[in-house]
Amino acid sequence: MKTFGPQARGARVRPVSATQQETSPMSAIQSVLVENRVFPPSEATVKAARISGMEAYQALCDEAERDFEGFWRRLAKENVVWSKEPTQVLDESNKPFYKWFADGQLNASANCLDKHMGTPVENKTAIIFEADGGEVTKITYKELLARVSQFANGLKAHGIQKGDRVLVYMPMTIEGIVAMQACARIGATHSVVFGGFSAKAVQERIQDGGAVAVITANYQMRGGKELPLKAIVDEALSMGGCESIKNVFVYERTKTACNMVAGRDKTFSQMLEGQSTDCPPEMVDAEHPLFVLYTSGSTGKPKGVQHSTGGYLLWAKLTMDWTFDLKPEDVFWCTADIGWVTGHSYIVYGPLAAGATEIVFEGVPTYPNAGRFWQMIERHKCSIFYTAPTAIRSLIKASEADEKVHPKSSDLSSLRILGSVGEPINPEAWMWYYKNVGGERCPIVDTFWQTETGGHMINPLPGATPLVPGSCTLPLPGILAAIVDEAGNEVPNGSGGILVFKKPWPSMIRTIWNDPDRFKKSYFPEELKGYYLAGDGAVRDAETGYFRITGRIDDVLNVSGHRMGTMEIESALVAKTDLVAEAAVVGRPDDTTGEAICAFVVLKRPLPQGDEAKQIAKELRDWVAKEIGPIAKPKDIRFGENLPKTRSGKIMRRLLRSLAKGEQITQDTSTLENPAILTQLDQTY
Ligand code: 6R9
Repeated sequence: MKTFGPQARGARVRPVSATQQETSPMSAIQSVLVENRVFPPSEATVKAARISGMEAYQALCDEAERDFEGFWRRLAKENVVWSKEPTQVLDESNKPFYKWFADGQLNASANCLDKHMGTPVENKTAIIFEADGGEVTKITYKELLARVSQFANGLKAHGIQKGDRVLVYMPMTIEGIVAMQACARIGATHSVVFGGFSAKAVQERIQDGGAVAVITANYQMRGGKELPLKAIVDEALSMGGCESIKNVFVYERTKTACNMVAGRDKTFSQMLEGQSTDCPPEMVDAEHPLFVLYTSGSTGKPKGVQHSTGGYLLWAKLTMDWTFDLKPEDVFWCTADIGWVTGHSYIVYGPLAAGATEIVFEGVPTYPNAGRFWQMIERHKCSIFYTAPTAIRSLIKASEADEKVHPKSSDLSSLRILGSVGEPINPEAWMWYYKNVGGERCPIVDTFWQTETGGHMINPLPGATPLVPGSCTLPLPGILAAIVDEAGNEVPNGSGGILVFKKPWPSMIRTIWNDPDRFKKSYFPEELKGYYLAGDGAVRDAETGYFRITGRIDDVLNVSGHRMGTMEIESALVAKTDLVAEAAVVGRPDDTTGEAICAFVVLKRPLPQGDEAKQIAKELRDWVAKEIGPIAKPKDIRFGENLPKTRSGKIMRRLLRSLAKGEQITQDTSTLENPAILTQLDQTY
């Protein structure tokens, strides 16, 4: 019998080799629930690992259980450089507005850069940047510090100071990282908006955050195409409500000119002219907001998730060491965008705080061909590769269609550890990743976490945890995950329920910017005994106690690992007031993107058919792309003269979900006013 840590006492696994897989006759969903292939780490991996074997994992869990504050105090001391070391650890006096290390002071940028000066890391490559077109630029830690410092001086020279908010709308470039680090250096709070979001989304985030400046680029390069960024910022600023913006700084990513507003806009070179490359970091309190990052919730507008400096940085650094077992010689690559939390924690802060060499990629996985990831792993000798299931699934398809882009066409022997993030990874994709990319040699760390958690929460440790495809396994030491029912009572292993975290952790969300009430209601609902509500459903394996995430339990969709609220998309659709009377949005399973957006729309005009319906569907998709961003475009659009509603007028969303999936309708439809609409809503455009 093998013990798997405090959350899994009495756990037992049945190791089998990759070749002994069972083919389950059951459906894919059921196969996730009965998955029983187990892949323990090799002896050599265990031996070389920082957290070596389950006993070492267990020892850390025990330490946290025995002395929760002492555990975090020790880690904060060992992993963060403080200008003033904290004497306090966790302050619970104003629950759920927890504070961590509150009397400590530090600077996040100094923890990523200055800390390494005078050590062997100083002249180590910090970033290997590969542009969309393939050009490679490398920059050392020392050079990066000079760039960040100069940029920080440029910001200060424009009156930007500690406590200000700065909106960053940048492509994946070294400059994007420099901009974020420079904000951190002067104590300004950055708010990064993903480059795929629309002008309206930019405007809303400027207004909500009260940003004083925007850092952007003239264009971004993606898949060989030059896409505007500055023009979108101009449009956002012209919408009103953005009077707080005094400066717009523009990185000239390409040679194509863009509109520049005199007195407001400056290119990077104008802004940096004459600025020194030396800028002492501004020390801030541990609780000082390092950043605000907007994410979708189940209702209303996106929420500005506010993170701290001290606790956040501790966890970003520590999880690099724990989850990825980072070694000095590693070449780390996280394929996320800096516009998402994964890019914040595992591109901009974690790897630099841990002194890693990291790859930063501007482009897309399919350009110039779908072998780009594998070719880049070979080219840069990547040893830790961290990507999303949706990318894996689309690359599986591509490599089945074309041998030349199959991972076996590249030398992937440099790889040591693989990671997955953003959505549940189905066992089929897991096995393909394990065999074809990892050569049955590299552990896969399936990391469950959220924008709100700041860093990893539930995932295997590569040199300890036996892996089970499709399971994120066990919580990290110090993280108290549990599955409860609607009254907050823990359910037995084997039964599904609501995923919660019973105790606070250092990198947790501090509040929702401008909306503390929403913070309380969204994450600490009264019925859940003060536990943090993740918003996901989960089930623990009856034998091992391993966690499997079963998906969101609220109205949040996960499309290609991007979080979107169904309400957000509905609001965007009904904002097209000349055309749309009513809209309901649901998700349906999709082989590649995980979930797909399906919109049911009632028009202010007779029911369209054929080409006309196609034309209107296109118009609506373009509209949503403008309102939110192209990632929110509904894949399916269906028209009806009405939506199915209960007698009390509530939209029957369960019925819509069945329709979207193409399932036979088993629900009671006798209350439907007009059953003919079910036939109308069957047609997808
Ligand atoms: C980091 C990130 C968070 C939501 C989360 C859950 C889903 C993320 C997952 C996963 C299963 C994993 N999710 N990682 N589900 N297994 N390994 O993705 O943050 O964009 O805020 O999304 O993504 O549903 O609640 P974010």
